[in-house]
Amino acid sequence: MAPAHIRLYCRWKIDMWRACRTRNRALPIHTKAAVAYRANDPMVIEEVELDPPAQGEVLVELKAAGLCHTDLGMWEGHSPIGSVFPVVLGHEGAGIVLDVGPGVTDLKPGDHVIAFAPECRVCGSCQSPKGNFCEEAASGYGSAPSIHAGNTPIFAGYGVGTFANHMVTTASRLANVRKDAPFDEISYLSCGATTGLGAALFQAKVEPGSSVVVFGLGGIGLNIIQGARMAGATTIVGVDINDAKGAMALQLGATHFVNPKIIDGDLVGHLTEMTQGGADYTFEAVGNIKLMEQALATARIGWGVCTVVGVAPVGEKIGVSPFDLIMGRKLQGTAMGGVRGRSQLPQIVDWLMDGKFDLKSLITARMPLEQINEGYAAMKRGEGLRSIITF
Ligand code: PAD
Ligand code: ZN
Repeated sequence: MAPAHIRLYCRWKIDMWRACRTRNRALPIHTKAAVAYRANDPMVIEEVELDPPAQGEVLVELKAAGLCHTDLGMWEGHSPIGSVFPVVLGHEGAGIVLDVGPGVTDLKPGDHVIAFAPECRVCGSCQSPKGNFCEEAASGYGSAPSIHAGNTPIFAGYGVGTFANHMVTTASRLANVRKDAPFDEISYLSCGATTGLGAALFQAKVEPGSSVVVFGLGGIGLNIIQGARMAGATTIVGVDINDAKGAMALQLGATHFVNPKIIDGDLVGHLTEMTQGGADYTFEAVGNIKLMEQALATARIGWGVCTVVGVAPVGEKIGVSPFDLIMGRKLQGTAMGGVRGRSQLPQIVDWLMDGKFDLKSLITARMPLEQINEGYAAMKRGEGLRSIITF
């Protein structure tokens, strides 16, 4: 045993460390964030204060955050999810756990995490094997401001707020993943890539040998193509008005590309012929109600399943002829590709690291937080595929 004075010294050091930790817990965390004060106004980069992690919460140092279209809808004020201001937007992000609040048992400082929709594992939805709609998603977490800039209270978008160097969120919104996976690529698994892959693999459950048509080949649609290829689909048709997206789709596993602007006649008729009577699985990944109707009509009579992934502006409705459904077509939607983040993301990261799908080719820009407004301006111009903020 160590001499008494060394033991006393060690005990004193541990007590000091505990005291500092307790004191620090009570202090807010200063960090740099992009704050959206009003709909459509440029985000302002400034120092903000985060409340320290409370019961069940975790402090994360972000290493990468993706620019997703869904944030744009919230920022522009037409998202069906609703908008609150001022807000730190951003729901795609990956980083390192710095501290955990009381009651967090499955995460510790140093763990690598990906933000995702909640999976509390205790609510009725999480207890059921069906779906991925944790009741926490609707509970309004993040509806009370938890960030401050001076005296101004600020909301954390989607209960996370990844457009900042640090975030405090619930442990239920963090998937603990392997440490050798690159942060920029796994931040894209926070929403976009996983939604696309999951739409094909877990929501539609595409089968080997099937035919698939994907409307819209952006960050989501290209990952539906990859998911369909992984599932063993043999006819995979990508549809987009941008030829460059078509070239990428063919590189990632599409067998055909159709640009609706340059075909003669009716798009649905053309696609039905290409898939010899209609596709087993169709997906809409634009957010355009007209395309959703075309995607349903392209699904094969008898068993074709149309999955809506794109988020249409609030208030818009799709027209569905009941006879289309009577004829055996099925219409469904998906949130986050039907994936439960905490349970399934570790496996999806393993697939990424095993080279089963490609995210490197899809990340077309990396930028510091200071350039976030330019990043979104480029998205509005239709440039690039996925832009990632790196910290
Ligand atoms: P994106 O802008 O990267 O891609 C959209 C693609 O659609 C582009 O390649 C366009 O060229 C193409 N396009 C536009 N108009 C047409 C048209 N008329 N015909 C064919 N192609 C067209 O967006 P994204 O891939 O990031 O997101 C797509 C949608 O998915 C968007 O609505 C987003 O909000 C939604 C989404 N949903 C979930 C979910 O959980 N359901 C998650 C994340 C994003
Ligand atoms: Zn739950």
